[in-house]
Order: sequence, then structure tokens, then C-alpha cells
Amino acid sequence: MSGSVGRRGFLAGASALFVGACSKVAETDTAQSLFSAAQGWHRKVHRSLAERKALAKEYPRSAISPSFRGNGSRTVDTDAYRASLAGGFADWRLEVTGMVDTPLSLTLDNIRKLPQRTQITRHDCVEGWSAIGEWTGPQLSVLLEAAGVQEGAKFVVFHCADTYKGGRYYESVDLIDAYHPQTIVAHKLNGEPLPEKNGAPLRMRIERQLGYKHAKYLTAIELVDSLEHIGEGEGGYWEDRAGYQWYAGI
Ligand SMILES: Nc1nc2c(c(=O)[nH]1)N[C@H]1C(S)=C(S)[C@@H](COP(=O)(O)O)O[C@H]1N2
Ligand SMILES: [Mo]
Repeated sequence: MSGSVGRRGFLAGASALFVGACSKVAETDTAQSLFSAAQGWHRKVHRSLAERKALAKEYPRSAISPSFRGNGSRTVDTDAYRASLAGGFADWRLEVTGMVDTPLSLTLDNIRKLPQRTQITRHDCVEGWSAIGEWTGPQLSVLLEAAGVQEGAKFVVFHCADTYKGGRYYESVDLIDAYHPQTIVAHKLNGEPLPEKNGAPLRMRIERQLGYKHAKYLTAIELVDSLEHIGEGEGGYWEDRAGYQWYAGI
């Protein structure tokens, strides 16, 4: 498969950590036993803070996949998005809202002028494919510090512009992943503005978590103390619909 590092590598690397339920993967026997074993493992082991803070592996430029697949939504099917895309996303805003001292409304220019981080990492999707890409953007922590996270905030919710199969996509993480140094708001892939299929103009990279956590077409970052009133209350699109694990750490 071009643009992929292969399913076997992903499963070997992620075997004990394969905590995301996925109907497609779960259909095969091997995947089913792997999944059940991982569920048990997940219940028994409590990850230490040090483990949660560890960095995901970064790769050399030579490892970058020739093409980075677009998965799930590959565009936002609205006139507003088409117009925004045609205008180079000059009107796009990223809101930082909820439990913050100073709500922010950032343009892409604002985001490009913040200190940037570039990292070459491997994306692992529960559907059984992986790809390596180079991502650039400010660390989420920089935005959170600028907005001032209020006492009592526990989760960061990522709101997206797209609807997938009739539902608005969203995701969320706790503050450990939010402040992780490799958690960035990416506006570039492999040195170029983010392609439409990969979430233009902005998407999350949350390198210690599986692919479905990496919200594309990002419009707002909301600080909350509970996920109960967001979506169906499970913390994300696939968590609500298919029982995927909310904590998808790898
Ligand atoms: N807004 C939005 N974000 C999303 C999705 C989506 O459908 N909509 N799909 C998720 C899944 S399952 C994966 S594997 C990755 C795919 O990212 P890619 O299109 O850059 O490969 O995006 C994630 N983020
Ligand atoms: Mo995925």
C-alpha cells in the first residue's frame, strides 16, 4: 500500500495498546482476540504520569510517507467551506472558549506568527493503516497559556466544521494530553499548507493517541469541566457512535 508503513508494523507496535473498538477490525478473529486482551490490559494498568508525558517517536525526513491518506471526512461539504477554501481561509477563525480567562478568536495569520513546532510522526488509524508525516504548528499549550485556563477545567474539546455521516465531528482530551509538547494545532503537512483531505486549514496532532483523536477542520477549542453535555457525552464522535475508547493512548 503506497503511503503506508504497513498494517503489521502498526499492530505489532500497538498490540497491547489497542484499546479502540472498531467494527471493521473487530470482525477478524485475530483482531477480536487482540482487542479482548487489550481491553483486559487496559483495565488493569494505570498509566503513570511519567508514561503519559513521554514523547512519541519522531522520524527522519527519509521516513515520510509518499502520500498521506485522507480518512473519514475528506472535505467539509458546505458552501461556506468552499468559499473559505477559495479565499485561502482568510476568514477562518479558531475560537478558544469555555473555561478560560480570555477567550480568543485567532486567524490563520495569528496562528502562523506563534512559536512553531515541527515534528515527523506516525499516524495510526484503528482501521489498520499508518502513515508518517511532518506536521507544523503552535503547541496547544501556547494557546492555552494565552487564553488562561481556569481552575476546575478538566478537558479540552475540539470542535470541527465537518459532519460525517450526518453527525458533527468532535473530540476531546484531558489536560495531560492537551499540554503534551507534541500536541500541536497543525496548519502544515510536509512543509505545505494542510491539504483539504487532511483537515485544512487546521487540525489537531495528538501524537500519543490513535488517529480518530486528531480532529480535522478545527474551528474551536473549548475548555470544560465535564464531557457530559458535549455530543452524546462520551467525549468524541466515534466514542458516542461506536463505543471507541475515549482514552486512545499509544
Ligand atoms: N473533523 C474530522 N476529524 C477527523 C476525522 C473526521 O472524519 N472528521 N477522522 C479521524 C480519523 S478516524 C482519522 S484516522 C484521521 C485521519 O486523518 P487524515 O485524513 O489526515 O488521514 O482523522 C481523524 N479526524
Ligand atoms: Mo482513523
